[in-house]
Amino acid sequence: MSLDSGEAARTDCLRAACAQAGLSVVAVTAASAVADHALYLAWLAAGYAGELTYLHRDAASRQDVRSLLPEARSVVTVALSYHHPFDDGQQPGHGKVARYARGRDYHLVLKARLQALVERLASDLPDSGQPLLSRVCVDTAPLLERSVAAAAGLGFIGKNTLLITPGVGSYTVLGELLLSVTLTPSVALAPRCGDCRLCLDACPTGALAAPFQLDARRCISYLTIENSGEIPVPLRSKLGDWIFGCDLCQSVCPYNVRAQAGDAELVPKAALCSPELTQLLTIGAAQYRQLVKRTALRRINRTSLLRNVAVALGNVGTPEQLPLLGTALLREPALVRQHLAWAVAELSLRHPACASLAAQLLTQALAVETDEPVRAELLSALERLSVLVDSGPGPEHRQATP
Ligand code: B12
Ligand code: SF4
Ligand code: SF4
Repeated sequence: MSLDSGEAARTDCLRAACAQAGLSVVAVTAASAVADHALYLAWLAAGYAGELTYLHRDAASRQDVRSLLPEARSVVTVALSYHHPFDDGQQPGHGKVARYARGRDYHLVLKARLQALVERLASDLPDSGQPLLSRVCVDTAPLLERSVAAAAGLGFIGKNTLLITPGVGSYTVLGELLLSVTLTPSVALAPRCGDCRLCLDACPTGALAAPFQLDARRCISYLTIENSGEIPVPLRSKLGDWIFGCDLCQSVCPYNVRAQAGDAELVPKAALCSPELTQLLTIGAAQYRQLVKRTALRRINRTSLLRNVAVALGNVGTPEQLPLLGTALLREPALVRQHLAWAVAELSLRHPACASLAAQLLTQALAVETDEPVRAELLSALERLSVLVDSGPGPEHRQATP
């Protein structure tokens, strides 16, 4: 039994305030040390974080939620669903953006709702005799959001490492409100994956190294969003048509089949549902800013997006799109040109009738290219095409840069 007679009244008040703030999936836990922190350190030690250096830097802060607000006594954890009806079949020449990023940026939506919740609590919460201190967290704070949410009973952690809320699913984004008052904690749920391993089998890159273990370096989400450099050649063909994030380990999960409908503020924008790839390849800087405005795509710049688009064109591009790849091969930043060279070869290996045009485009590009990594990629592309067409670069191209 709680020693604090006001706790139950505060918790009732919290639930009512959450409903009014548009937060219906809520659970509470005590602000304390995070039991999973040792698992997190083991994950870092295994090298699974790749170049996500901030995860190493902030590792100690994640040990206890009170490092974010020393006065915190409770954590209110919330989930918001973006599960809207989608037709996610593969369309030749088109790319896919992960579902969480197709609508309004969830950071903006969740932060605004949690802020509204703080304001409501400040006026409605029964007086505890102390000023109410609070902190809103959505994604970017050094907080193990899934572990804290699981401890609160907001859901359980699946083998794909996502937090799954029964009845709601895993197509959710998470946020937390740290509060300086005690509240009645909710009950944690036992894991419910059983013998299922659909997500592990569906992951095209083998990023789910084992149940509950994600090697970020192989995850398409990491490769297309967090990585600002080259996408390793052996993984490029496994990216398929994903140009920002990936949903495969969620789309196969039985807990998402009959999940309740997503939040109205997170409905997808038409332009981000199944974008035509060469339209993105020809997008200018101002149009790019407009496209990504107030969406989670703001996390990457135009060059990174075009790099991803190039890889997707290699995987699902059509012969009609090939000439535009050739034009972009002469115009775009080096990182994009490098991936376009790979894409031109891949596209024509899938459509051998395009091979001689492809060889011509690559040879033209090689004649003017000065960047060494791009030249290497152009030469490798011509080499791969040589099985279809006599396109071997002349000796003048193999040697010095022009
Ligand atoms: C870094 C990061 C990534 C990285 C690494 C992901 C990863 N699995 O670690 C990359 C870029 C790959 C990524 C991808 C995605 N992410 Co992300 N990401 C984060 C971030 C910022 C930190 C996660 C982290 O600390 N990872 C380190 C690992 C070790 O921690 P963890 O996955 O939380 O694992 C804990 C538990 O699994 C547990 N644990 C470990 N072993 C075991 C074993 C058992 C048996 C059990 C029960 C538990 C357990 O302990 C771990 C430590 O606390 C969080 C936000 C945050 N601050 O937490 C968002 C977050 C996890 N991402 C989110 C989303 C939406 C995605 C994507 C779906 C986006 C997309 N569609 O492309 C994918 C999903 C990929 C996947 N299968 O996880 C959401 C997840 C929501 C949810 N319902 O789970 C979060 C919470 C952001 C948010 N606020 O909504 N992400
Ligand atoms: S998001 Fe995609 S690449 Fe990453 S673990 Fe899931 S299925 Fe694999
Ligand atoms: S697909 Fe199966 S194993 Fe993977 S998270 Fe869902 S229920 Fe768990």
